[in-house]
Amino acid sequence: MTAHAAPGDPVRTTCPYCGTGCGVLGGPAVATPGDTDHPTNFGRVCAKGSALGETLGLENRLLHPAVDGVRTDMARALDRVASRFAETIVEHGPDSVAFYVSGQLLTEDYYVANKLMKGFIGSGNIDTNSRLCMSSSVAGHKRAFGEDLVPCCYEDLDEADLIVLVGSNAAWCHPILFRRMVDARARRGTRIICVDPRRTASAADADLFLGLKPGTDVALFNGLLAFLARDGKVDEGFVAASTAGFSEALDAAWKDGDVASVAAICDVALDDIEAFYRAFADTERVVTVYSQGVNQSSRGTDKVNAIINCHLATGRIGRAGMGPFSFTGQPNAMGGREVGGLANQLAAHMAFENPDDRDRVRRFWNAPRLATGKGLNAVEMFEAVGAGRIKALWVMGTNPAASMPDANRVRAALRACPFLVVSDCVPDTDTLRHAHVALPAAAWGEKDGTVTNSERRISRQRAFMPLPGEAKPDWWMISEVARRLGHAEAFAYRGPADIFREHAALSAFENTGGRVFDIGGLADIADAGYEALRPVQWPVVSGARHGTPRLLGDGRFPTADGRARLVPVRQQAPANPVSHDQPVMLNTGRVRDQWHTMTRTGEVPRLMSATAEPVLDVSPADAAMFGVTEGGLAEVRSLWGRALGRVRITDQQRTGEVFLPMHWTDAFASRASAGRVCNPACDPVSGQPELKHTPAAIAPFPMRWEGLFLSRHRRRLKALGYWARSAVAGGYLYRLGGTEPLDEGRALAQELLGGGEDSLRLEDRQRGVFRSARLDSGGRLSEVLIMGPSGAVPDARWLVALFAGSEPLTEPDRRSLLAARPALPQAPEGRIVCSCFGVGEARIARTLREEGVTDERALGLLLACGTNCGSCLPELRALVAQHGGREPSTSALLAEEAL
Ligand SMILES: Nc1nc2c(c(=O)[nH]1)N[C@H]1C(S)=C(S)[C@@H](COP(=O)(O)OP(=O)(O)OC[C@H]3O[C@@H](n4cnc5c(=O)[nH]c(N)nc54)[C@H](O)[C@@H]3O)O[C@H]1N2
Ligand SMILES: Nc1nc2c(c(=O)[nH]1)N[C@H]1C(S)=C(S)[C@@H](COP(=O)(O)OP(=O)(O)OC[C@H]3O[C@@H](n4cnc5c(=O)[nH]c(N)nc54)[C@H](O)[C@@H]3O)O[C@H]1N2
Ligand code: SF4
Ligand SMILES: [Mo]
Repeated sequence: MTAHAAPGDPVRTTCPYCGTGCGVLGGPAVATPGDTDHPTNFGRVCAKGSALGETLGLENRLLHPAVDGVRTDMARALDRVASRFAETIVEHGPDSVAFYVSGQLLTEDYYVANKLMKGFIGSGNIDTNSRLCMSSSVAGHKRAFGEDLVPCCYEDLDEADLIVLVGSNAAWCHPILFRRMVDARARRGTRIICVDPRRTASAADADLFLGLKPGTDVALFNGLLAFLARDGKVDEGFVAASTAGFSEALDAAWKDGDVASVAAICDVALDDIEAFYRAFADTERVVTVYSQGVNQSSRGTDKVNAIINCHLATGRIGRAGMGPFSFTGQPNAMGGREVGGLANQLAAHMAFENPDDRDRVRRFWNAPRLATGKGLNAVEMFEAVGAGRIKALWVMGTNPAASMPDANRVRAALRACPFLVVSDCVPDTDTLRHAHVALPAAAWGEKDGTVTNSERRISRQRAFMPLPGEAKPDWWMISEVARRLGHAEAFAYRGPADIFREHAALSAFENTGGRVFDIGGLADIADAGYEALRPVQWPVVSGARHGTPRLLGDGRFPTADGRARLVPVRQQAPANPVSHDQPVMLNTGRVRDQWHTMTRTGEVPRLMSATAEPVLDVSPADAAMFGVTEGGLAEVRSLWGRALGRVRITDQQRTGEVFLPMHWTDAFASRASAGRVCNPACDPVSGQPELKHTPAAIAPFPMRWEGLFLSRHRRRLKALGYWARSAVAGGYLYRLGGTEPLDEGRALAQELLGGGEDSLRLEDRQRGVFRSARLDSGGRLSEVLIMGPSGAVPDARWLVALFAGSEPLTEPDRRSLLAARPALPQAPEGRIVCSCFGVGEARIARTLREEGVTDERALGLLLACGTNCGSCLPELRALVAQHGGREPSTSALLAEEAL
């Protein structure tokens, strides 16, 4: 294990969030943790990365194992896991057990989990949350290239003249890569085109935005292929020498019609489609970036191939500044793909379908009963759990009760599962609530190993803190269970370096060039070399120490005949269409400052400031049609389930479509989990669920009262119609609401406050507003509750500021609390845009109007917004475009001068 660094002595490691894979400096004392030496980010980090130091506390950690809800020690917990798995396998066979793992795991954890299930238990039943994330890209790559290969590297973003973002909100989800694109625009005039049904922050900053109808990307790219052919842009030499299937793909593309019919199918102005096609046709250096708007679809694999077809037809692949570029989501989705974390892959890019591969892996592992075929994918796996076919399940590093589609059924399956093991870092997740055995996993900063980012770059995550409580790395817990199952020899790892060497050796084992994934050059790396490993892009073939930035530039592909495949694809609608009863299409995805189920980012006040509640985005026309109002609550209902969201009316949303973030779980709000509403339709090739398109209905949620509750401690609130928790300075803010009359709500409130004396209490009978506050012995606020009819409860911001103060409450503060409004009138801040400095939209708009600022840099000098992590720069640019442009004031001129 790594020697722990002395305080103040930062350790080079990798950010645990997105697949950008930024290098960061680890250590609680580090304020700006970007690693200037890391070739991905050169010292930059986004809002989430820059708040990493605020997520290292132990208050919200699972520190000890528990069996049936009772704390026990690690040895006993692992004994229980091993004995129940062994009994189940003996009684019902190896396919009656399963692992559901995660792209949050390190490659070493992942490798060991895969080896145990496929090699030693002898079942293919290990799948990963990357099924929900990258599997359509994997399947599309395999169909086109013969192997799951990402040809591009990040320099291609620096060197492109055109970047097309398809179903990618990179400004929020891969912020550091988006900044590289914007920098390229400043440097070389790169144009950015954004294809997304929503006018996202990425769209606002793009040169052209195609706000297409969801699910019509195949038609759009088929139209492009036909246009390229008509326009004489096909690279005939490349197509003849290096590809197959061109004419079939083009025939299929023609069938989706000419540009006019594509415009009609996609519901985009003809001029805009033509402008996009023209730009693509006339630009040699074009990178097409795609992400979940492509993958999370019942036609995800076809969408991927429709995009790749255009790059193959023009020969724009594997050369500087061009290629199809799948942005991976999770920190280690790519590492998982290398080791075989998906149920249909074997290991090291070897395939179940190939008997030679099976034989090779069996011999390499000396595996007694290698699985003979693929196992169940995520959706099938939870169906099998629900149907009782899988009787023992181990979930590691993921929260399927929240993140799977049709999550109500997944929850029912978890409840019914005879034996559920969950390894996690935090004590309360929607999945953990059902676990028979809870295992405390080492978290970021404590674990040690490698991750691979979107450009195939392997970077080290290094430990810089000791393991807390009884927490252990995942690889260790899996190996201990393997030992107890009788496989001590095959799992006798001393540390992650041992595992990494074995993984590297397997990638090179009898690999005579058939598998591009080959890191044989790292197979003999010494412990010290592993410790010091610099970020490197695979392949790293035997004998080499350097990596490979770009792939597939030589016109040869790892298929049997060495040619890439253009795949004929046709436009088809999403699996479940809207209908009379389900008239809107529910789209789900991410917000800028939250990470997935919020287990880390939800605990950081400034990351909770921009979006403090599950916000449901609705177009103005839909709001009018369905009677929902700005700031009110609405319920989204589908055939699969329901959820609540706080309505935001926005013209970023097309009419007939609403958007709900994926992040909120039962741990953060009463009923806001998007997964419960999403349909379980999957792509037929990849098995990836269609998380972006679920037909649904929306209706106002009739709240009779609202409330704000501030507490120093996290509280479990169940009985309320609505609650949502956000971390604030010094504690937690709960926004409350109920459908019962206020009087009944008040009884609930008493429950919340418990017995004891209130320090301040007032009931305003006329307005019906009730407030109560408690002070601690030092005269500081310890709890506050304000309740009243909808609309009568004050803005939370003022209350949160009162609560944050470490001073005893002053007399004016007391009076303002009793009056339920700030002592002095405050200029509105508006929705927070810059979370680093807490700068809101209203203040920015005011400054733009009054100071006549003309660009985001001057704005930054006046208000500091955008000057730390820069994640909000796209939104600042959009606000400048919207409100700015008047004669600059003196202060703005001085600010400009200072630049
Ligand atoms: N802030 C933040 N960043 C993250 C994450 C996070 O949780 N928070 N998670 C990481 C992970 S694991 C992932 S997978 C990535 C995801 O990164 P992205 O894929 O960029 O993010 P999403 O918000 O899921 O979806 C992207 C866009 O797809 C659009 N879309 C929906 N349907 C369609 C369609 O039919 N066609 C097209 N063209 N677009 C469509 C949506 O409107 C949405 O704006 O983000 C990573 N980065
Ligand atoms: N509706 C909807 N649903 C979606 C999506 C969507 O766009 N819309 N996107 C999908 C996508 S792309 C993804 S990637 C998934 C993500 O969904 P999940 O994987 O369910 O979300 P996370 O919050 O990343 O869950 C990680 C869990 O692992 C724990 N953890 C973190 N590190 C470790 C570790 O090292 N070891 C262990 N044992 N535990 C650890 C965390 O505390 C957390 O509880 O959601 C999918 N679900
Ligand atoms: S872009 Fe942000 S979240 Fe993604 S790896 Fe970099 S710092 Fe982390
Ligand atoms: Mo993802």
